[in-house]
Amino acid sequence: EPHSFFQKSLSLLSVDTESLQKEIDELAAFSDTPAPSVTRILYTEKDVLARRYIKNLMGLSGLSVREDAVGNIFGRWDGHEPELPAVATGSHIDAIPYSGKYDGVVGVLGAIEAINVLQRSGFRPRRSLEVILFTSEEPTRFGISCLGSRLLAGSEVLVEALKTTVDAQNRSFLDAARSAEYAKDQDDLSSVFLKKGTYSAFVELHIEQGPLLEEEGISIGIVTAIAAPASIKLEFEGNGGHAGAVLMPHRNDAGLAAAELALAVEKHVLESGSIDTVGTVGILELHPGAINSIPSKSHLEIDTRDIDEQRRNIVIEKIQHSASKIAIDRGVRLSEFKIINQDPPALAEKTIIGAMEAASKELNLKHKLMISRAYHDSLFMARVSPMGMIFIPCYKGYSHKPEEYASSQDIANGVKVLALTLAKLSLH
Ligand code: HGY
Ligand code: MN
Ligand code: MN
Ligand code: MN
Repeated sequence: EPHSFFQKSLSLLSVDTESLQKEIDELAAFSDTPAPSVTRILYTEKDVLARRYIKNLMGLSGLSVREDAVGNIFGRWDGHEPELPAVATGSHIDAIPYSGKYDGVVGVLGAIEAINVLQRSGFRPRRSLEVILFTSEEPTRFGISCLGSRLLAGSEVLVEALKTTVDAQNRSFLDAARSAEYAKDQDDLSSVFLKKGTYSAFVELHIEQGPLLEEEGISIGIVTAIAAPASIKLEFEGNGGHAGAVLMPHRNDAGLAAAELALAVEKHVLESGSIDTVGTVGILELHPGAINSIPSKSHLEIDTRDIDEQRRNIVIEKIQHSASKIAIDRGVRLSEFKIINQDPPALAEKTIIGAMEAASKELNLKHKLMISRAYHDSLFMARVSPMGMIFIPCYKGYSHKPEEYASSQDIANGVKVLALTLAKLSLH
């Protein structure tokens, strides 16, 4: 009888905070940059070592481990009705350059610990429970965010794109995947698509990556929606030339065109009329990149998001218009303008929100409903399964930088809410 489990075991939900912290620190050591920063890029040697570390932990928790063609890793605890759609949880372990050791990791190591907590409490799952390590949530290497979860959600467009995708070293995605023992052959990729009804629920534990929970002294954030992300890349080309000898009227400086566009991005975002519209130029490269050579080429990558999809799309249109106008005004060529992704927002499922609220109440943890301004694998899992997200506070909201930090206590709270939520959904 489900309720008796919850009455009896609430006190038994004990998180092994010590071993969890040790695992977070050990995982952080698989990095291409020195501590306290973490850099762990898809299919690199450090990524492969970290994957092996996680697979080992899954094995120690008695989970049966499988991997798909692009390296999404699944750890499964069979329920006593294993033919039913399972309940899944998980996140990512790839880390953008010079970032922190909690983004994504809390939702993978914390999920494995949530399984351990339930096992220690004597819980028996009805629906099987699966922990998923999503391949490459960050766009760093191939410019594609949530690559693994997009494929799990059935993106045919992405399967096609990956056949020709290369990284900054001109290494193909397939070649890089094969170097990490994945993607044996390229028509393998659509085998990643999840079959309909695979999961009855998907829940992700993640640090907030914003300051609200810490500022308001609240332990648990229950996500109601994930903002709609989009990314654009473009290039301006001019004649370049000698920085001293070419007089100003004869220049068409691709660097200045980039600078003007970056400010136009800010202008179009601010004129949206909502604080929820954001945008930045995260990558701006000048060629040839010599102080005394007028830039003959500039490469820009823009990230713009909003909780309101329509409002965000208007910003994209304005950016495209500004890019063309700047090219004409400055006599440079807009040699590339490509929208890399333009995704809709995702809503969390009411029943999962209810389960997370009930779990927080039973654990006497202050909680609040909130939106996620960062995107997550949950954004794509929401396309193939009812979705929910649990946030824990992080220090000053810092993320994507080495100062990122979440306390053992906050992580343990998140793990307990996740464990109880998974138990409720498994017995549902
Ligand atoms: O950029 C994001 O929102 C995510 O943290 N990768
Ligand atoms: Mn009852
Ligand atoms: Mn991130
Ligand atoms: Mn993340």
